Formats: sequence, C-alpha cells, structure tokens
Amino acid sequence: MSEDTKKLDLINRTIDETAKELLKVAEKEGISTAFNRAAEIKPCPIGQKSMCCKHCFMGPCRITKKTPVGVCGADVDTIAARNFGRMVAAGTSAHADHGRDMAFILLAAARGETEGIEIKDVEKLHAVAGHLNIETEGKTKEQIGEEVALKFIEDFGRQKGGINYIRRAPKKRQDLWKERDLVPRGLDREVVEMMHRTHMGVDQDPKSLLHHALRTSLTDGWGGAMLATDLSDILYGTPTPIKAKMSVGLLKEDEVNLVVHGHEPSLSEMMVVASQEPEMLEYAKSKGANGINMAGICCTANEVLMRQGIGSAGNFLNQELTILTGAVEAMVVDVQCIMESLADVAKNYHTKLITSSPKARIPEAIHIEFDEEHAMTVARKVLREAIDNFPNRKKGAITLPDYVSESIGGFSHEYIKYMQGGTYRGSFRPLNDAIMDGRVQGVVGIVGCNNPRDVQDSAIVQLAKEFIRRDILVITTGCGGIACGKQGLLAPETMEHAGPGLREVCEAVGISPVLHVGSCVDNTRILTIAADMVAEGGLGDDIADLPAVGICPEWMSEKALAIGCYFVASGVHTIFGVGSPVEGSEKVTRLMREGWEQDVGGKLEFVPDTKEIVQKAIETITKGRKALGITEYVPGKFGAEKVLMDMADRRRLEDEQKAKAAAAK
Ligand code: SF4
Ligand code: MSK
Repeated sequence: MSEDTKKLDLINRTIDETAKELLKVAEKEGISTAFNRAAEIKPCPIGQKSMCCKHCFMGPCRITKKTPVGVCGADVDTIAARNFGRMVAAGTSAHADHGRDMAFILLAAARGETEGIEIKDVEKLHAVAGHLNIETEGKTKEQIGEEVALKFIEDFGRQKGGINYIRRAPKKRQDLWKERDLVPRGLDREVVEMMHRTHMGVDQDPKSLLHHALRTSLTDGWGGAMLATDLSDILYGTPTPIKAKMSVGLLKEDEVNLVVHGHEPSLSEMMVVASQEPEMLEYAKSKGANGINMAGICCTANEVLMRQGIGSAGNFLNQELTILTGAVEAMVVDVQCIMESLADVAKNYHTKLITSSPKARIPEAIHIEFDEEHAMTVARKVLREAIDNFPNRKKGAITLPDYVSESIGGFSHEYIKYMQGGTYRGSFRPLNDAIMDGRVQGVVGIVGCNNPRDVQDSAIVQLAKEFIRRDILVITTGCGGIACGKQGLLAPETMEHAGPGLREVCEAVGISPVLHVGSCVDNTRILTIAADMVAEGGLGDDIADLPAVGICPEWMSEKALAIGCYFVASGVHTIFGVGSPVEGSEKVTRLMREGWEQDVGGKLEFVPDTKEIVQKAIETITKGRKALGITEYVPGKFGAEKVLMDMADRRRLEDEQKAKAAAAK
C-alpha cells in the first residue's frame, strides 16, 4: 500500500463497522485491498464511458472530439452498444454455465452416479416437471429427475423455437416477446450470436444490438438462472425461513473457521454435512479446536444461508477483509466474484486458499477439484485441509470484530406463497389485496453487488430503509441481501421502521419488511413472484402492470447488467446506481430508456444519486397504481414526508387502521 493511500480515509468507504476495523488492520500491516486500489486506480475516462473499442487490431480506437469514429468508421453509439452487448453476453454466460452444471449434477444424481447428492425435494421436482410438461404419474423421482435434467440440457443447444421456461411468464408478456421477436432460442445460441454480432464489421445498428442484448438476457432470467435456482432446490431443498448470523464477527476464535465463497451450492452443501460428522469433529478436537465453524461470502454464502442457516461473513467487499481477521483456516472458492488478490492477502496469514472449480484456478491456491461423483470425498478432503491448518494460526495476529447480527433468510417464492394462506390455501391474494387497498404501495427489488467506487452497503441500506418507511415491500438478493442482513434489516424487528400499512401486513404474517430471497441466480425468484402476482389477479395482466421497480444500487459485475436487462425485458423499470457503462453515447442511453420502454414496457436507467433513485422509483410506483386505478400514492399518508414517526403518530395511525379494519367487518 502506498504512503499516499495510507493517508486516504478508507474507513469512510464503508458503513460496515467490522470492515472499518479490518481496514485499520490492512493499513497497519500495509496490506493492499480493493478499497485502497480503487482509490489509487483512476478509471480511464474514455473507457469508463464506453468510448473505446478493442474489437480488432486496427485499434484499440479511442473516440474523442478529434477522432469521432474508429479506424473502421464505427461511431461511439455502435461502440457503446457493442461493448454493452458483450457485457450482457458474459453475464448471461456465467449464470447459464452455472445452470448447465446443476443440470448435469441432477442427471448424475438421478442415475445414481453421485456421492452424497440425491434428489431431496420431490415436491419441487414434480412442480418443475409440470412446468416442462413431463408426465410424472407412476414414475420414480429418479426417472422424473432424469427427464427434467435432459429437457433442461436441450435448452442450451436449442437452435429454433423458444426455451422451455418462457411459458412461465404471463401470457401477455409471452405474446409481446413473440411479436417483438424476443423469444430466446437456445442459451448458447443467443450468446454466440451476440459475440458474432459484436465482432468487427457485423451489426452496426445500436438499436439492433440492444435488441439482441435483451433477447440474450432472457436466456438468463427465464433460462440459465431460473433453472439453476430450481435445480438447486430439487437437489438441496427449497428454502424456508431460517435464522442465520451475519458479519465477520461470526468467526470463532476457538474453532476451525472454514469460509466458502463464490456461487455454486454443491460443494458447500456437502461440506455442511461433512462438518457435522463425528469423525470430523473428533479430528478437529485432536488439532486443538473446539469445533468446526462454517461461514460464507457472496452468493455461495447465500446458497447455504437460505437452506442450512450457515452464517454469512460478508458480501463482495468483505472477502479480503475476512482473511485479515487471521482466523480463517481455509477459504474455498468456486466461481464468480472471487478477487485475484485473495492469494496475496492470504500470504500474510496462515489461511489456505483452495480453488474447487475446474473452470477457475488461481496460480498460488491449492486446487482440490469438485466433481459430483466424489462429492463427499472432496468435501472431507477440503475440511481436513482446513482442520490441519488450525495449529498454524499466528498467535497475536487475530482480529475478530465483536459484532454479529441476527437475520432471517430463506424466503423462496414457494414459501412466500405458503405464508399467505398455508399448504392448501397458499396464494398471493393477501399481498395483492394489500397493494390494492394501499397498505402496501408496491414492491421494490434491491439486488446486486458492492462497488469500491461507492461507499460499501450505504446505498443499499439507505434505499431499503427509505422504501419500507414508505410502505413499499423490499425483496433482496445477492450482496444486497447480505448488506441488509449485516445492518439488521432482515430481522422481524425491522418492522419498527416500516410504514404503518406495511407494518400491519408484516405483523399479520410475522415477517420482516425486507425479504431475503437468495443469491444472484435467485433473482429469478423475483420473476416467479411477479408472475404469480399477475396470475393472482387485480394488478393487471402483465409484469409491466405491477407497481414494482428493480434497483441495483452498487453494481459492478457483468452479471448485474444481464439481470438488469432481463428485468427490463420482463417489463420492469430498472435503476442502477454507481454510474453508466454507456455514458459516452446519448443515443444508447436514450434507447435503453425511451426505446426499451416503448418496446417492452421496462426501461434501464443509470442513476448515481440515491435520492434520485428513490424519486424515480416512487414515480413509477405511483404511475403504476394510477394506471391500475388503485389508491394513489399520497405523500405523507404513510409517513413519506416524515423521517421518523413519534409514538403519538404511530398510535394515531394504528387507531386509524383499527377503525378501518373494524368498519370493513
Ligand atoms: Fe477500431 Fe473498428 Fe477495430 Fe473497434 S472494430 S478497434 S472501432 S477499427
Ligand atoms: S456475489 S455478482 S458481487 S451480487 Fe452474487 Fe455479489 Fe454481485 Fe457477485
């Protein structure tokens, strides 16, 4: 870390108190993290705005006033649209490849070729088979599982027609996709076509390029990511509410700390089982540890949190800092969002960095490859590596922040339906009714990453608090979910901060007004919730009719852009914070806003200012409510103009609500 950086006020680049404490350790030890590197590396002003192309070796071409087109004549609009298209293709590929792996694991499990992995959730298997029109009568779960896996695998190489899950969208949306030629063919085909279109000298029309970005992203939302979620539920169980601790303070001084990081659930699920085996616990004891403590980072954390209640040590920007505690015996990483710097940070401590995916290696890490045929054997091997490392902890080099928050995760789409009526009468009627009578004004999804160019967790948490105060239900995923959890927003006590209408609904159902529905791929749970709300009736006949907004306040990854695009293509107004990756092209910016709104009813905007995000989201929700002819959003009615309500306000509003309820009887 340079002397200049040491002078920077890095601790103000996060609102996470544990991160502040560990950043001080980094400074003291001279260890570089993403926080100081972001301060040291100024983004290239041309590249940042997408005014640079390196798609062939006549370039790279930088677009300036003096040189308004590249060597081939491409202008900034084509260049920005091409760059954006490639980002969406990369993000889509990440989720598609994750989904493909899950499909092959299901196939292997159904054929009895896995070790320790079997079909766990038969009810979900039957539901998925139903979506795929697979007959289940008289078949074993293995037979159905095999057919489901094979049908999904077909979707990757499908050359014509549409992918299977498109039919899960509301009818009106499916018709619109057909009319606009947006129905995605195979998952691989759309990504390959995007790479082809963006090669030098192919598609030179920004509108056409952006259209294909939408179609590509639909293979993510209603394809790769949606099937990844469903297949994980079939294999490891559909989540139900579960308590979990959050923040790096959950690491234990006297136990073996094993941190899983990345996105895939399979190895981490096996490690949860292995870590509870008596022989493993005995082995840990033999090395002087009082137990084995598993924790997660990023979305592997979300996977094991949702299903097993394993706590999360933090989100994207906590990954290096977690090693800085000096208390991590092993960090096991799979794919996506893993910083290359982990190897360097780990060198300063005893921590072993273990890569587990055949697709993702880090030169200085130990590689123990996961494969489903030997899943438990691999999990035990990894665990032993961690246990063996316990005696190597550096005495006096441990910093464990004394803060842990209690959270509740595990809100699958199925559980949200169940909690509104039970096993036989589960539906979205109560939520739809609450939206129609104005107790709940709308729904906002707050999803996505951290970005060190912004203050960690700040925008996510501010927005979540602001929306629930205005009686807007918040659904969260990914690192956004972990940010909310670290700040205590995933506990039922959060309803104290909710507006009175939302609070009444949350009290009746016993939930927090901020619902954590899972990892990045689980953003598709938001799509299925939206589709079910439409099917329930009363809120229009398309996702675009719902008073709902999608927000990605601290985005950084290409996956986030793919997610944003499939929300837009599904009809949702989607707002990204931080800044725009297409700022250099007014035309592309306008096409994503006005053009897409006209075409598909959803639009994509990049709005760095958090207050402006709130304002835009409220405008959309108000407009949506008005179009549906339901109660208009009245500022102040549900606390919109007040920052805090005193007890008298609360009592008055509660009395009003009670009187209203009594009158309704
Ligand atoms: Fe330059 Fe055109 Fe080549 Fe891009 S494709 S690097 S704009 S010559
Ligand atoms: S991990 S994509 S930083 S949400 Fe899913 Fe977090 Fe964003 Fe990665």
